[in-house]
Amino acid sequence: MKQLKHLALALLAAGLAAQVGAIVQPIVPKPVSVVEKAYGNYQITPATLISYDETLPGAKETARYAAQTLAPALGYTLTVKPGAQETGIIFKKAETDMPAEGYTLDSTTGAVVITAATRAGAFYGFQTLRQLLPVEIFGKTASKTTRWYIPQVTIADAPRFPWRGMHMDPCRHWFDKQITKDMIDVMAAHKMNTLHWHLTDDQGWRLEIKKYPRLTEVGSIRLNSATMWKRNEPDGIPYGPYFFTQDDAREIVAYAAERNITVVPEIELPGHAMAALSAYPELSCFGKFQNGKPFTPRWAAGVDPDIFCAGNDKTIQFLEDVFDEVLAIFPSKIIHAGGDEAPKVRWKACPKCQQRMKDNNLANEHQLQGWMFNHFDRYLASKGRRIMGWTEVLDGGNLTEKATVMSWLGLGGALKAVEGNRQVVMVPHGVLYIDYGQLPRHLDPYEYLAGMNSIDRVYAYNPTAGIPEDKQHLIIGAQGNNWSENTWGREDLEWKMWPRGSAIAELCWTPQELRNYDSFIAGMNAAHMRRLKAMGLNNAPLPPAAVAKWKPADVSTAWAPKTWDVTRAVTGPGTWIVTFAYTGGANRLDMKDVALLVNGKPASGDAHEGFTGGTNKANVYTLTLTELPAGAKVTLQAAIRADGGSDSSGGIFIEKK
Ligand code: TNX
Repeated sequence: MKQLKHLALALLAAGLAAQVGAIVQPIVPKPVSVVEKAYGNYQITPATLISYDETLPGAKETARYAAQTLAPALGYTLTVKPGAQETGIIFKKAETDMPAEGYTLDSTTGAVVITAATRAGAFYGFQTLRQLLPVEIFGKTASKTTRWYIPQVTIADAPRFPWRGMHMDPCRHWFDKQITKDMIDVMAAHKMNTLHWHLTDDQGWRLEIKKYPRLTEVGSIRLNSATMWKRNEPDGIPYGPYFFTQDDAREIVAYAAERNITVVPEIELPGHAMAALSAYPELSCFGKFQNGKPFTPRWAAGVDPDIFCAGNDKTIQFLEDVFDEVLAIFPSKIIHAGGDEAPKVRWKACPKCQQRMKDNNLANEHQLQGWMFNHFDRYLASKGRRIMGWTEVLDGGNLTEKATVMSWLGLGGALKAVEGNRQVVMVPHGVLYIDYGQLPRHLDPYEYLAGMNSIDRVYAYNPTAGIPEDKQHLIIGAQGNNWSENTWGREDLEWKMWPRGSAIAELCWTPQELRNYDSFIAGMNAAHMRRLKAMGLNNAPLPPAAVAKWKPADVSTAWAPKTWDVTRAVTGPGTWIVTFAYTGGANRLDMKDVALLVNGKPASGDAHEGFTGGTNKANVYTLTLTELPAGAKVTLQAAIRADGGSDSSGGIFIEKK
């Protein structure tokens, strides 16, 4: 009986599937619940109306955004109508409470109803609707042959974290208004809601401040175009002026707000200040470089010993004035005031800084940084805002409880911050830094700072891991940081950001227990990679599967031979390219004497020594098999060791030349 029932259901399902036409595509980030309903679809046609409850906040704007966003791919603009209709795409005001930024989406053959309590929720309901359509909907030109089906589903959804971010660094390399807006669009499609905009650094001041025009007249131009050690030779080619006028910044803020994205500006203090000090040297401890030369915006990467003087009242006044103008542009509740990588050598030698320490009973220069930071915490609080700082603002032990900490170093900083009941945004550099590597290097044409934050590593990250349970509510989210010393323009920015940004979006949005790397990758392959392409992005590919792997237990500091069965990958005679690619650990892997064995007998060798780690050297081996009998077992052999310690892991990739 039971079997019959199963059979009947299976037959019914098969029959229905044939009629369904549209399948429920993978949605990224994965919603909390998706229930597929009956067969049949809703179909968008030029007659489809977008209507909305006028009581739903921002409904008109969201409905218009929906019509505009769908228009390029549809080839027509849907009509928007106030007052919820019976059919079409309908934005409804929730009758009951909903989680913040939450929504439900319910589609039938006659209507797609998005229900929300807030503008954000309605907006995310629409982003889900967009992903339910064929991937061509993300295209920039009309796809005339596509049938715009939306399957019948019921979706209930809300984010895990309130801070789902991406960071952009237009200081080290310039990313203009259009690039920033395009990034905001892709973030919005991923339900990310925070753009952390790093606007000042040693290498450039990028925001017009009317009271201090030299910040951009002088501070936005480097005397050489190089920023990274690989291009450290001064070339005499100026880089800049590059900056956002206040109107530009307002335009970005408004554009982001329409997409439920808060722009959090960062004004760095007391370090990373060389561009500002070049414009106003009197704000430093000694007014010029130690060698007597005037300051210039830094054209190489790295950390500068010259920072804002904490003992000088003029510096404090200057920063207050800057914040006044910043607050008038950016409505964000949280204002980032930097705090990272501030060497204390100048403060130690500066009479004014030492006097400030005495006057305020400060035991050391870290406490002086804490004092300065707390001053701006009070200043911002007096204007209704809250301060945020990088991990190092905790170093003095005197940081106000009210500061939000952006934790980029190990877990220690986050633990210290939550112990003091501070909120934390997690950005561990060894996982969420987008300027770190992502693919085996032979597949990646771009430059990276170091490391290997491959998409699997990124995806595996859980922002609350290691945080005591009673403090986990203080972790408000996470973000990807796109430091741009090595990112030269739009192309490599997009490559580095996507698809890893898709993984970051999901780890910020989707409840931990619903996340699964294999199904995420299946969804990327089935639909989302094509969406990224349709959006016109120069996104990176997903990493190929490694043929073999090594892990810390396989290596020691002494050279030792190791073998891997590679029969599956080495499928015939010819030239095979073998690449050793580090994926993690503190120590690099050295290798030499690489060979292919056929049925246990050496058949081809390449003895040279190479290594793979944060950087790679000669880690690619060329091995030629003149023949390979059918059914033969092929083994890869290599002598390997870990340099300095055994903590190394990685993958081995084999490709036919
Ligand atoms: C450290 S992360 C920095 C940045 C660099 C970055 C390179 C942080 C708070 N400071 O100034 O760009 O490393 O990854």
